[in-house]
Amino acid sequence: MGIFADNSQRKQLEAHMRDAGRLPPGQVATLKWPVLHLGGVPRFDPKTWNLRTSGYVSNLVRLTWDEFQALPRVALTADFHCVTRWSRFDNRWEGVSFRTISDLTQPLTSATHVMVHSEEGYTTNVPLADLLDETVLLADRHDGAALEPEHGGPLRLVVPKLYGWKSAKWVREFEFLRGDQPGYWERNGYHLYGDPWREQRFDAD
Ligand SMILES: Nc1nc2c(c(=O)[nH]1)N[C@H]1C(S)=C(S)[C@@H](COP(=O)(O)O)O[C@H]1N2
Ligand SMILES: [Mo]
Repeated sequence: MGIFADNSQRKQLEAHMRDAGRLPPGQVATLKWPVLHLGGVPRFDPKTWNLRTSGYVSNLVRLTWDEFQALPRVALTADFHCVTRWSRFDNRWEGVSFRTISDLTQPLTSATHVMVHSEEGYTTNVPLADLLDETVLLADRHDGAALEPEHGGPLRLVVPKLYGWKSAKWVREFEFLRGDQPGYWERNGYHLYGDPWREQRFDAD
């Protein structure tokens, strides 16, 4: 019985979001929070963890966990759209704006894109201008609780305006590039940019 109650709730939410113009084409609403990633969940050691910048920047940044925690904080509510067609609405994220990291590292004017590097080799590329959007943050809290390891804890990137694969979990490094380069999924057939409203799922789209 529970499963039917859940599904009618889900359908109601989906209809509401469609009417509100918040359901991108080809997506379905989920009430749950699916866990989706390649490989294992990395172990977090606050003594050795750091967040770095590299590439075309004026200042190479290297922050310890304590230094990261001392940065100014932001909170925002955003929808999340996975290319495998589920959308999770009204996620409450807390963390540090990407702009704060950008201000610290001062990208050179020649930097146009960023390769985001996570633990265990996952990468994804995003234009710098899109990362500087005020909706982009490095999140360590979700819906009022510390971000769970399986969802990218201690720290993940959140890029609400692009498909979920751009929201790299266990983020460790931002590499500033001159020109675009494909990250992991982008090399494996996913779209270089990934706008859910234009259904940019795969490269040929
Ligand atoms: N490091 C890393 N980050 C990742 C992925 C991954 O495989 N590895 N998968 C991406 C994909 S495809 C999605 S939809 C979201 C899923 O986030 P969630 O598991 O918290 O729902 O994480 C993204 N970030
Ligand atoms: Mo995804």
